[in-house]
Amino acid sequence: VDRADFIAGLPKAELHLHIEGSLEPEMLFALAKRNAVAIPFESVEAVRAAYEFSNLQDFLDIYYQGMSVLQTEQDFFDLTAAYLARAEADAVRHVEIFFDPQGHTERGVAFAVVIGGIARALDAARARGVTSRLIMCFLRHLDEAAAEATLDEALPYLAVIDGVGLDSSEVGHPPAKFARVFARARALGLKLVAHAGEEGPPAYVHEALDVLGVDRIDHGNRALEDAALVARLATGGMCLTVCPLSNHKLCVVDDLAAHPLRRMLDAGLVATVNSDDPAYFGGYVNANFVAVADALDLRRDEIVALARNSFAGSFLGETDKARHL
Ligand code: ES4
Ligand code: ZN
Repeated sequence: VDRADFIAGLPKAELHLHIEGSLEPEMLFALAKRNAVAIPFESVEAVRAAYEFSNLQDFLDIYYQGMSVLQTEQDFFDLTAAYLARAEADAVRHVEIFFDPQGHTERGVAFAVVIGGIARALDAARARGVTSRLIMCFLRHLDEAAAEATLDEALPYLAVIDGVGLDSSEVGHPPAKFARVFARARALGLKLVAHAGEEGPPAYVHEALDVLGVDRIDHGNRALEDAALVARLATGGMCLTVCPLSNHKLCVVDDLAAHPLRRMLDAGLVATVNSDDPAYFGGYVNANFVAVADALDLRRDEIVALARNSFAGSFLGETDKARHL
């Protein structure tokens, strides 16, 4: 079997997926129509053509604009159900999904609407054997008080929220800005993750570990610039949720052949492969595996290790992990 078929059949977990980033242009148009929301695009092709980014902020501007079509509980259900169907087609058996409540509450869409639709789709997938965790992200370009207010809003839903994360514009918004709200989330029993070292320096990765005490690092590419940090991540068995097509589309790497994933594996890091915002970056998880495996000429055993890492680094309990490992 060729490499793509091997990857396609390999059971895997996806640990870095922004549900709002799975909004395909077709659904963007359908929801714009259903909700009578104006969008500045003529056609699905025009939307796709607009997805050319020079950096993270270029992307985020379009990503927040795209969210405006998401209005009702059914919209969030449809969005999440479509992602889950697509993930299942990629042999994804477990998903850990990010959502950005502030991107919705800011526009007057209630927290209950957002979480209700997402959770209903996750429930339906569970009935088909796909397990999941839900991670609420704080937008780091906003202040910590806004994150605190978001955590307050989440309190009635902690039965369906497993963790908190930190996303959006990284540079200028170091992890320490959110020290208190992460400490409170920890005290509530939530798992902790943060985007770090995507565009930001290795110091932000150190800070996510030291100040926030995260359980996982999202991206972590720039950790490789700091040998002591690499040793620390390796010794601690810290999982990195790496997103190859995202990195390429956002010019975090110039060329997939120069992607740090090979160096991460060689350094003994628990790296995983994920799609981040698949509707914007040109591929779901298997496409990410194939692109990076082709570019780096990854061996079968390395591809298998990446899939195993995805379960090992997940927030599944030990019994569930053992079923997959
Ligand atoms: C994101 Cl790729 C990426 N980085 C930071 N924040 C994000 N939110 C959605 N996608
Ligand atoms: Zn991300």
